Amino acid sequence: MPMDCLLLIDLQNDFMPGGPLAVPGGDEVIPVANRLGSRFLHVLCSQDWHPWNHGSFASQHPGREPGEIVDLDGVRQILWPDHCIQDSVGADFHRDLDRRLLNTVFRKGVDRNLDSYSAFFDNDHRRSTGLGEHLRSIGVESVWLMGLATEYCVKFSALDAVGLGFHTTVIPDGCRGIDLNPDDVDRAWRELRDAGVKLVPEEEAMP
Ligand code: VGL
Ligand code: ZN
Repeated sequence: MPMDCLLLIDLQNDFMPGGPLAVPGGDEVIPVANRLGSRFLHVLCSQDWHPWNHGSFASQHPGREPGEIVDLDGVRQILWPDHCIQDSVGADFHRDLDRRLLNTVFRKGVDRNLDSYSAFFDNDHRRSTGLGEHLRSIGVESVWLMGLATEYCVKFSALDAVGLGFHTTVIPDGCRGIDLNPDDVDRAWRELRDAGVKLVPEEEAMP
């Protein structure tokens, strides 16, 4: 039997309205995650998990502001406000997310000098998080994704999933984006479609 898994991307406090890296409407996807989670036997979560002095933080680059772009160890890096610091409340999952969905968590963005938007690999594909290997080892063939933020962690996770050969579906009803530049989110949806990712509404998201 082909196996499916649901991958919940970065449903953490710092990405919620009021947080330092707020994604507009980010909290609206929590009920979607809870509903979808009950339909899948395998649910995994990614967790952005940075050291306090992570190189993606504008605070680590004197004179720089969030939104500016720097070179971080040879990789183009957008600077962000401090967020999802290891063991902080901000890095924790939203309080209304069903705790039963948190059995398997993959942490990313742990290396100070390398950011990781994708739940599968760091931004330079230098290091795997182990997620792809784990999914293969339990026989998963289809990966369904939702979460935050559409044009960063959701997009890069879905593109890596396709690249690893998984049937990949994103549920836009369960995603919200930042739109740092206008149209970033629309462009992300186009990129995903072009890469062969299926986009389906929540009602049709059935393993
Ligand atoms: C994310 C920016 C920085 C995300 C994580 O989860 O989309 N975005 N770190
Ligand atoms: Zn981050």
